[in-house]
Amino acid sequence: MKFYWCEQTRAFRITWMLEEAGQPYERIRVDIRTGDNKDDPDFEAASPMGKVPALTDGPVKLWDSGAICLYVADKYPEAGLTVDAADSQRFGFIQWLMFTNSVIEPAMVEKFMNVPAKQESYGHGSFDSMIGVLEQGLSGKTWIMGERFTAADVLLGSSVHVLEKFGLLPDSATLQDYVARCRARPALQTALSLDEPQT
Ligand SMILES: N[C@@H](CCC(=O)N[C@@H](CS)C(=O)NCC(=O)O)C(=O)O
Repeated sequence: MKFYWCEQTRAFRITWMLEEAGQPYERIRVDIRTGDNKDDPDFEAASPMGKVPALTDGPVKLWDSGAICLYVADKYPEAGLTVDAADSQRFGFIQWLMFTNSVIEPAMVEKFMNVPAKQESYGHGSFDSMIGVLEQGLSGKTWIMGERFTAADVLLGSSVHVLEKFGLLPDSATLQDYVARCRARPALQTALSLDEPQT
């Protein structure tokens, strides 16, 4: 697997995911701030929007962090990060896995840009409803799928990690404990150390 990344970006999620999977991968840095390596033809083919993260694996070319996490989880079922097709919880797992990019991300933009909420018009509802649904989803659980840590927690956990860093995570024991559990994972700690600003 070739992983196109840049420090201090959403590519961080994939570093975490790959470290959880514990499989070899090649990291190729694309500097989205200076444009260095953005014109690498392999990167252009892998990421039509010119964004990181992107991942290639033979003929597979992926450029969305949700899709990449699902791909890695399904490719290495022995890592225990997926919910397999025969399991009745498979689609609940996929729904949560998509929640970061479909709901949390646009809700964060609403918050950062101070856009007035329009619950019924915006696909993400509102920042406050997103927080409420996430809190309810995690309530009484260790991880979003219960006792098992899955790729959906990499997506949700990375979002909650960022929300906390920017002071946007409410004072909720459910969410604060969840982010602490995520940060205690060795794979997340490795990902953080690999995400340091480059000199
Ligand atoms: N939906 C994408 C978003 C990726 C994204 O927005 N990446 C930003 C960095 S955080 C980027 O590469 N920006 C550079 C650019 O658009 O030129 C995902 O989650 O993978």
